[in-house]
Amino acid sequence: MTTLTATETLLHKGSGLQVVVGLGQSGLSVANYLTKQGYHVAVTDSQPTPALAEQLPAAVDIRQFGAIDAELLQQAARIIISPGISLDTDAVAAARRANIPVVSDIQLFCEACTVPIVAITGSNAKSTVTTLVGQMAADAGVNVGVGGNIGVPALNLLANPDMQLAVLELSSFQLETVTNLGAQVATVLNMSPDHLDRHGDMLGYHQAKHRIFQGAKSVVINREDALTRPLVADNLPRLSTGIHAPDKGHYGLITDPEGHIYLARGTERLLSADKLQIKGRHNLLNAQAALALGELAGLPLDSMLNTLQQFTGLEHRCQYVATAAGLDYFNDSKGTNIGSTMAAIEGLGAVYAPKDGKLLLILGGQGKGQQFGELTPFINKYVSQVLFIGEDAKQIEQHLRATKLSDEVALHQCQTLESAFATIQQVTTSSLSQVQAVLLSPACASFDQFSGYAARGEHFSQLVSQLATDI
Ligand code: UMA
Ligand code: ADP
Repeated sequence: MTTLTATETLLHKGSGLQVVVGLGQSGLSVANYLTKQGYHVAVTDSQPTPALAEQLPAAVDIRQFGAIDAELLQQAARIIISPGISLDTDAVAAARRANIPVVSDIQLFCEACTVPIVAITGSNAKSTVTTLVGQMAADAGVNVGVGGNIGVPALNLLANPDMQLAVLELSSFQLETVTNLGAQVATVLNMSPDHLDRHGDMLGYHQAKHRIFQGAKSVVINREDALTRPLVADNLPRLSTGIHAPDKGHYGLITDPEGHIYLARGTERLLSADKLQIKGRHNLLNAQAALALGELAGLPLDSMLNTLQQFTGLEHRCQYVATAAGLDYFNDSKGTNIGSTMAAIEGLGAVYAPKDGKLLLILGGQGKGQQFGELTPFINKYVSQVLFIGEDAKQIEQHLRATKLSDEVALHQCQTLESAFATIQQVTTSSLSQVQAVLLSPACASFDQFSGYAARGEHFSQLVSQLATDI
């Protein structure tokens, strides 16, 4: 974006060793960015041969692989840590005790970025809302860069010299080392337990997420979720979203006497909910969040409403796969915490309940320290069979059994998705089965059995298509 002068390059070279910790997507983007700026850059990673090492620029002359090199970190003028690496890692914690600054790629990005930033975090819906705002901006003719946790390292966006707006999805891991982000508009979409194994407790997780508001020029909050409000009282422009009729200028839902639901801004009905292709109450909140963020970023309302009607949603998020043997199969592999799984059970459960149908729910994987008993009221209402898979399957069953789980809900330990599919055949063939839909919404990370949520969702869809061809 900005061209460096020879003096600046010299200054950077003389400003000490920049140590990149972790050579994944973000680490590589940092190494590329800092070497271009003339900094002296070193990289370290726990893996003996990180896959991306071949792509490092030649100027990175110190490469310590096989363990995070504690001595190297002690020589750093600044450490740039990858989001997947905890600040409590021994070598990193020792460097922090020695007062060596530790920042993330997002810190470098916000210091260099000269265009307005829309900054989006939350326990769920980040990718959906980030994609929507990015699409709204593009459809309105804005040259927009979309990146961050969504998969494109933020620093890579700076390669576009014509960028007018940056839309960033930010995780708690990325935010815990960011100071004064200075977003044009920032939001915490919702808060429910996640990543507690990394942040210790809900307070630590909340504190990390709320760093997104530092230096923000305006904010969007969720009226239904007090934990999304900035703690510091301020006079910043603020828009809110919610499921009830909104106050003047804010976003919400208006239900007419016939029961039709509309997205609304104050008393103005903007769009009938039927016109959206993404379904469920949670998606009505997501649509409002995108509109409110877009408004505060200066996007035109009519164009945003057009984009909303075209948006078909993202893969692996409550995605219909197929119908086999009379059962509808839904892939919600991106449901990796209890908040997202609650939304999926509630959203789909409400579709099948009027037809006296129940859901069969597949839960499990890596539990991340969550209390799965919080799912029980949702399961009691809409689910008749729960199948457990993955590393924390037994613990999740114990959590559910320790709560007021209805006797009408049957629980099955299955370990793998394959075995879950065999169980589905057994438990749904009885004429007494109320199951009308199968929902994979694991409320857990997938890394015990898969390379990520996408691989888990694809495997599920393959098993469904196998089923469909076997019939
Ligand atoms: N590593 C170590 N030591 C460790 C752990 C990891 O050396 O103790 C190394 C690994 O060997 C690997 C590198 O660190 O070489 C991986 O770094 P990383 O895990 O930070 O992953 P990146 O490839 O840099 O991807 C990160 C985000 N990953 C995580 O936060 C875990 C990506 O989000 C993001 O898209 C990308 O930066 C670009 O910004 C993914 C994610 O899972 C999708 N995010 C979590 C989520 O959404 O729940 C937060
Ligand atoms: P993130 O990027 O925060 O993980 P995604 O848009 O990828 O968010 O959605 C993740 C999961 O959360 C999916 O299972 C999706 O169905 C669910 N979800 C989407 N919007 C919401 C919401 N507003 N509240 C709760 N869950 C949601």
